[in-house]
Amino acid sequence: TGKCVLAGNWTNDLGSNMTIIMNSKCNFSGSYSTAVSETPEKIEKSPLRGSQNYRNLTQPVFGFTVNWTFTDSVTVFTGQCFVDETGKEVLKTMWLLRSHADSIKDDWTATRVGTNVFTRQPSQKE
Ligand code: B9F
Repeated sequence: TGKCVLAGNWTNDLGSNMTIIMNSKCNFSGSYSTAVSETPEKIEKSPLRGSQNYRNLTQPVFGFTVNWTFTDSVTVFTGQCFVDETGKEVLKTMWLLRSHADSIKDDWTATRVGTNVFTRQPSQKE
C-alpha cells in the first residue's frame, strides 16, 4: 500500500474543509472551515494545530485541536490516515467538541462526541 500524507486540503462527510501544513516531520498547523454550526455567530475559518505519531509514517496516527474563533469552544480530533484498496487516502477520525459551561454544575452538558471521515480535495488544476 502507498503512503498516506496528511499535508494538503481535505473535505469531510459534513462538507467541512481543512488545510494541513506540515511544519516539521511530525507537527502541523492549518485552518478549519466548518460547514455546520449551531450558533447565530458568523462562521470564521479557525486555526488548527496537531501532530502525528512518528513510529509509523505510512498510515500515521494523528491528533489536532481546532480553536474556534467565532465561539467559546474547542474541538479535538484524533484519527488515522489510511490508504484504501483503491489507493485513495482517507482520514478516519473521532472528535470531542467542548463548549463553554457557565458553572461547574453544567459541566456534564458541555461535551459532544462524533466521527468524521475526510477525503482529499481534488487539486484545483485544469
Ligand atoms: O457549532 C459549534 C458551536 C460551539 C458552541 C456554540 C456553537 C461550533 C462549530 C463546531 C463544528 C463541529 C462539526 N463540524 C465538523 O466538521 S466540530 C465537529 C464536527 N465536524 C452549540 C453548543 C455546542 C455546539 C453547538 Fe456550539
